[in-house]
Parts: sequence; C-alpha cells; structure tokens
Amino acid sequence: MAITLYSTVYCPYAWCTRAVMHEKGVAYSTVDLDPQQATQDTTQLLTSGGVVCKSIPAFVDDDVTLYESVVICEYLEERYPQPNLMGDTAVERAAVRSTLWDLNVRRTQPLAKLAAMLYYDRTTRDQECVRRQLRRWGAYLDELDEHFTANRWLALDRFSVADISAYTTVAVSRGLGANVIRGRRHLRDWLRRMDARTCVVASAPEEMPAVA
Ligand SMILES: N[C@@H](CCC(=O)N[C@@H](CS)C(=O)NCC(=O)O)C(=O)O
Repeated sequence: MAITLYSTVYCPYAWCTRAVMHEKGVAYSTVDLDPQQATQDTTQLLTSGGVVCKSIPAFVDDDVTLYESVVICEYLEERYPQPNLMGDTAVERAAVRSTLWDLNVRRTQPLAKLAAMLYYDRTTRDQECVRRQLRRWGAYLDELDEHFTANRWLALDRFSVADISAYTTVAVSRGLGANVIRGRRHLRDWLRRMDARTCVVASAPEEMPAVA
C-alpha cells in the first residue's frame, strides 16, 4: 500500500490530512505542486505521475484517488481506526462532522477570497476587500476564543480531527494577514496545546513557525 498526497506547500487542508496520518502512524509521501499551476482550472491539473488533481489536496492510495480533506480524513479513520479522531459514538461523530463542514464550507470563505487575491493573484488587489475578509475571519476567531473559555477542545471533550482542521487553517491564515492571537487569550492557549502536538510539528510546512 503506497499513499501519496498531492498538495501545495501552504495548503491547510493538505496539512490537516498529513497531521492525521502522523497521528495514526500511517506512512505516506507528498508531492508539492506549483501554486501558480493551481491558479489554472485545477480540474485540468495533471501531475507528472498522471494524477488529475480536481482539487488540492488529492490523495492517492494505490488505485484509490480521493479529494476533499474531510473525505480523506474519514477514509483514513475507517482504514486506520486507532487512535480514534472522529468520535466514539454517533453523537460525537456528528459533532466532529458538523464542525468540519462548518469550517470548510462556510467559515473559510474569507480565506479563499484572500488567497485568490493575495496568493494566487487571480483577482485584483483591493485593500477594502482585504480588510472586510479579515474582519469576517476575525469574527470566527472571536467565536473560537469564546468557545475555548469553557472548552479545552473544539468539537469533543478530547482531541479530535476538528482540532487539527481548525488549527491548520488558523495557522495558515496568518500568512494571509490575520492577526490570530492578539486579544484572544483562550484561543491562544488552545493554539499552544496544538503547537506542541507531535503530529502538528511533524507535518508542518517547512519554515512554518508555531502559532502562539
Ligand atoms: N474543501 C476543500 C478545499 C480545497 C482547497 O480550497 N484547496 C486549495 C489549496 S489549499 C486550492 O485548491 N486552491 C487552488 C484553487 O482554488 O484553484 C478541502 O477541504 O480539501
């Protein structure tokens, strides 16, 4: 069995899947794609290995190719159940999935807009738009800070893939101009716990400093 993950260096979704594989002790290799290539229609992005990346990350496990970090994480959980990262009961799994979908589908929209403008150079730079998207993202960070006043972890009363997904996204958002920890003491404490986790350190992009 050979797992290959196709990614761009600072993709938070790819980082999340790498961290899950580290947490579960799964061997894998990565292929970093040129982010500028990804500005083209990613459905046409063909790697030198012949894998069509409909979106990034693309996950290849022998003859299985998967897209969407949540789908990849669910697949890894089923194939490698230990340690459990998705929840032990139907209710716990629903809580983790809700958090993942809320983050990936809704909350990260401002970051996608900022990345299109500042990282991929796909849209015209507009400072007012940048400020607006950073404010929207900041509102989510405020909600996280509030959540961590009363909770140690994000979706469950223990560490789960929701913590990994939120952490990698928050960490990468700093590269798009987000001021993550100022005035957010409880969020900072959670980020510190995450900064120290082996799976996070081992899977971080090169030259990525700890967040908190
Ligand atoms: N919902 C997707 C998000 C994937 C995504 O937005 N990937 C970015 C890289 S981090 C991408 O493909 N960007 C290139 C583009 O938008 O063309 C997931 O969780 O995997």
